[in-house]
Amino acid sequence: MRFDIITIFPEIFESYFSESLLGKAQKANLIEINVHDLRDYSQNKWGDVDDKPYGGGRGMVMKLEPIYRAVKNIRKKKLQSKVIFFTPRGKKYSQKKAMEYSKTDQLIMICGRYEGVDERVKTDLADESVSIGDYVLIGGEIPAMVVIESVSRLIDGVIGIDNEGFLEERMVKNGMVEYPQYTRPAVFKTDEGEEWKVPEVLLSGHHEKIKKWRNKRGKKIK
Ligand code: 6GU
Repeated sequence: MRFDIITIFPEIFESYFSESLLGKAQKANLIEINVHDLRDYSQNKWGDVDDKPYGGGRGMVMKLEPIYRAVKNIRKKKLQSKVIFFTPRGKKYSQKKAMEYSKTDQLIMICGRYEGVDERVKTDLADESVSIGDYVLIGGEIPAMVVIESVSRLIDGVIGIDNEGFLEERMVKNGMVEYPQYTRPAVFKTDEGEEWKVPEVLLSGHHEKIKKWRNKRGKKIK
């Protein structure tokens, strides 16, 4: 699967995508991530990608044409691709959406910046507009990372890359169950003399009971 990000801050992504598990996934050709500098698609030599808003008002608005040209250039006809635009006014992102996206060949992501983007990017150019939650961010770069990470971990081989394809039951794809986990020591003594303990059942060696406890405490994410 291939991800394409359109942004005016391409450097933001470098270390994250090269150093995390996603770096390994790219090396193994499980995913491909391409970051595109929107300024390369500007129509003038100064690399302008914004302009004054129609109707007046303060601030600048990201222009439609460079984004349109970027998408046209990046979209591969042979691939089944989807263009998504990040905005706090978009449809709320979910695990279900991540699963849907993981079945496409190419995800093209448009990262807007805070002052605004020509609305035609949302209404005409993009297939979908996406918000990652009910709060306001400065730009779409972090949402793009959220989408890439949540979609990539659903792609065969990406999660198991560190331990030879070993997939635990709790990591199943459709609705992962996240239960609390512990490791040694069984009792941790704080500097103030408090004892923070691991639940007894996990030390019992009783597999049925452990399974029950995990099911009860686990949270299903759909
Ligand atoms: Cl996708 N963009 C921005 N700017 N803010 C957000 C968001 C997206 N999702 C939640 N807040």
